[in-house]
Amino acid sequence: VEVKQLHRTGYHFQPPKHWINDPNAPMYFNGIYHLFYQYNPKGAVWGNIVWAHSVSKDLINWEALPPAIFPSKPFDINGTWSGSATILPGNKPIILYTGLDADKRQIQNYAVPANYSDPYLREWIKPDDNPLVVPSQEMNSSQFRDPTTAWWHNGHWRILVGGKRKHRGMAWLYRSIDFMYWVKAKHPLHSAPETGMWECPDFFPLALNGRSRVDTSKVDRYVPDNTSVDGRAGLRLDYGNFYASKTFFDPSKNRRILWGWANESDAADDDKTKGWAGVQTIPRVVWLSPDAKQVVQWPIKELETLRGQKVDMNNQNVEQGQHVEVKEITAAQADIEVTFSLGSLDKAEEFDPNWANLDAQTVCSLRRSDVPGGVGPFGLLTLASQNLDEFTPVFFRVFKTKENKHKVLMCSDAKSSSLRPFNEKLYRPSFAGFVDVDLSANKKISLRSLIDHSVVESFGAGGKTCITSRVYPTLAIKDAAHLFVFNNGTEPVTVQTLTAWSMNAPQQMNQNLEF
Ligand code: DQQ
Repeated sequence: VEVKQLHRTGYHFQPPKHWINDPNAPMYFNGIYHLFYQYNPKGAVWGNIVWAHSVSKDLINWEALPPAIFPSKPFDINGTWSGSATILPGNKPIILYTGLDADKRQIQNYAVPANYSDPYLREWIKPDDNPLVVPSQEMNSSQFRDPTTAWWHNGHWRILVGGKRKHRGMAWLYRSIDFMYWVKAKHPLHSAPETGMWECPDFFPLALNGRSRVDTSKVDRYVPDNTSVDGRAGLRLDYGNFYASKTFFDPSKNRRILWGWANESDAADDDKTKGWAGVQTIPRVVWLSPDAKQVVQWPIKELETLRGQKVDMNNQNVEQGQHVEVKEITAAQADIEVTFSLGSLDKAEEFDPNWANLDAQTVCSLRRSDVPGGVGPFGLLTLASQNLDEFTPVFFRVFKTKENKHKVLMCSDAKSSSLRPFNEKLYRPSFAGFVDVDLSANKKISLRSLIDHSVVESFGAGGKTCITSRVYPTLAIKDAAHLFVFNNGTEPVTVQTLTAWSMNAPQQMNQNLEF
């Protein structure tokens, strides 16, 4: 295949061609980070899935290795699907993954390194006493997959396996003393009605105070919390093209890191033409907000090593209808941090009581960046063409509720991202989430966006609300892409500080490996 470079990313994780999906078994072992991921070695659509394998010393520069796990045994002959790594005592990594057997039953297998002293753990062995866990009689064997990292608690190892019973999505819980013989707990760890099959569950502890992350084995007990900021459906890690995410504990920096898959928003035929599909998001550190009500995320510090040419914009006033260009950086491949300061919140629009049951995305589709407001919309116009025929706005809009409370909406709106005709199969959603900030105190809100040709990953209010969009501009490409700050609210907004960097490309070694 000829690989179309047009919308390929510059600093996100991407193999040279073909389809990728879920990040699998991320781990740190003896100074090396490992990332496995679901990969089709034969094409740009899902299928023929193997576990591709890459290693890195810094989570930024990667070296590609041959696939670590691929169908070869009766217990995985029809598929090697998602799974996780656990580091067993004695510093021994082990992988649990879902195999599809000869009957296409989803079963849970293990794999171990062939040679623990190979620093890259290139070769993995799938012993013949597999599988470890099979679906029980009452389970649907086509909806039983994606084992988690195991945690040690009360003399037992525990894992979750995703599943579904009738209309309930669930996280089945298993325990084992020796990691080989597993017993299903009577009750799933958690389940919820009408949520579909729970793919790629993840279960991890976060420290209650401070940013220090703890290892999974420190967990005590699990009580689901339904008081989270985002209501009944619970909190979300990301409101956009972000799926099958997985965390791992990095003992070298005492932090928990989250990887996610950013799928394409174009059609399968487009992917075939491009010769590739899917990218991994920039790894994010996750921790708990001080009020313990939500998970906060921030791109790993190491990303900053890719920052090149830098520009600042400070104390820039932006009046209603104005947009101000951030010049002299590569706007199609950039990292931007900005803090907006608001004079007053008095002009905030009323939050229509009829919207009470709508999700943020629907509200954003009703109040897009070109709909003037009171306080906001203000923010960034990313991947913008010179005359704004194309742009992906990432912005805030402040509402006032009947109870006189402020409600902050954050949007990353793909509607205007591409001039490709609307009858083409291109998903252009107005992704959005509410931001749990109290603006009344200092009337400031921050935004960081990682822009990379066809992906915009944004972090509102220091990482409280995160949104990833996949977009396919036709004009705003490469050097013809621009970046602006804008305000479309009657209340003037000040860009208190803004720093933008051109981003360099990391080293991707052995990317020409033919699998
Ligand atoms: N992708 C894998 C499954 C998982 C799904 C197959 C989630 O194991 O449930 O490629 O994207």
